[in-house]
Amino acid sequence: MTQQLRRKRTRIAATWSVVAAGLAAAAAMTMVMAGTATAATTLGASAAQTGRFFGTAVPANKLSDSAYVTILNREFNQVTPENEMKIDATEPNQNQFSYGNADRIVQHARSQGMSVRGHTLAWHSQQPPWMQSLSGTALRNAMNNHITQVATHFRGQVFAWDVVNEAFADGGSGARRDSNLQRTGNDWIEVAFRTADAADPNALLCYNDYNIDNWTDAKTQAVYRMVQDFKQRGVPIDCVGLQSHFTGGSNYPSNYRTTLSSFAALGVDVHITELDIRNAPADAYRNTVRDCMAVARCKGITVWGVRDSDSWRSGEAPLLFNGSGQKKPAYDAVLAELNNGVPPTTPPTTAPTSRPPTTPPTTPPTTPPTQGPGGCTATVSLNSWQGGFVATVRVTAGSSGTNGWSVSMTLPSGAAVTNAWSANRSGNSGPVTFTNVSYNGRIAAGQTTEFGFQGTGVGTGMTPTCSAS
Ligand code: 9MR
Repeated sequence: MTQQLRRKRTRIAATWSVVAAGLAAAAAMTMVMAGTATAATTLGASAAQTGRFFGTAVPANKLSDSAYVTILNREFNQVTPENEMKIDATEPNQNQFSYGNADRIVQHARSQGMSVRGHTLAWHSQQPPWMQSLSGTALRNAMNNHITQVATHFRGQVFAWDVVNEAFADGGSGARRDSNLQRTGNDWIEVAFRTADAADPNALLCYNDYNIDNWTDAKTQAVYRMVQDFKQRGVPIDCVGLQSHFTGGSNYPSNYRTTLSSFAALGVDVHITELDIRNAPADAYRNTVRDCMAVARCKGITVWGVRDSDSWRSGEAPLLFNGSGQKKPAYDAVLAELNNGVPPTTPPTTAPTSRPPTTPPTTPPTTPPTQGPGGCTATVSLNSWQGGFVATVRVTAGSSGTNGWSVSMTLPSGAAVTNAWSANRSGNSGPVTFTNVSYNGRIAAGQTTEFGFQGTGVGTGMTPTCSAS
């Protein structure tokens, strides 16, 4: 596929998601004024203000539960069928397709202006018995036929597909997971993406996995390298889904934002696709949402169920609503954080192409700060791996705030910058200078903003200096 067509895909999908979000927001009629900022009172309407989606997994049988549907329609602007688009559901017998329950969910979503994520086309799990018993060329052909049929059926109704789900092994190996699909040949993942691309050129095509949240985990690094390789070789991939099940002993990692921004820096969108957190601590939910809001290409969040009683791990009470449908403290934290990402003026009518990874001040300044003696300071933190690194630079305004800033540092010998985000850059090795972009030059006194860059080689030992204007 040509670059031009790929850009078209991204535009169409983004437009649909914003239109859908806008419809849901309008339907919810929940806009209220809070101070100088416009704050929305539902998750979907709030996320829509920055062009994002906020969704949930939906099982078809809950659509007849009126208490459930009331919350679903009020709060969410995106849905993911929890099981109904999986291989066992859509192709129970080879070449006999069954779409009843999936279609019901899609119809409901569309009637409410919600966008739909397709989950999932190729997976080692939830295969029907006939597929489990296949191998080699027969399985490869069956996989391609399945992808072609299902993606064609839902063409135009699904804004993103989890094309391949959970293809990497847990633990420290960084290897592919063994499965019948993997044994058809290591190229099965890229073949799946190319097949999906041919069937639905306008859907965003995602790789989706769990335990790829902690940036230093071998599994995260392995998926990162695969996506990097796909982008370099032109395999049609548009997005990475981080399931982010912080349940069953897996916790929110403090370097989550680095993971999101590192994937995004490869030129893919990032979606948080199956979020749930054991016991739903408000802090962990807040941090997760804040990290997404700080990364321009983190386009939305899906929680894996509405009420605790709807969860696949109901015993951990990991969701935003309790079994009676009441909002939990985590809900309030999420909503506040989604609203924090909204500029203090009229919400944008079109999605911003990027937004600053700042921690917004609780009371936004009404007049721009002026230059004073306060200056600014910068610190750099590194996440390194064999042969490369991502540097996150935090700029802190001094006592007078900034109208603009410039951060300079010298890269160690052999290191080079490959790309940067949320800053303009001059130079790529030796001395390099980063200056603010339009949206993050003004920092109130004592507040911070962050930008980042990726490099090859070893990045340790950089000392940034900051000057303010
Ligand atoms: O929530 C889903 C549950 O109802 C199913 O029984 C289970 C079967 O595999 O799948 C659950 O959803 C999974 C998702 O499809 C992929 N990531 C992990 C999810 C939780 O297990």
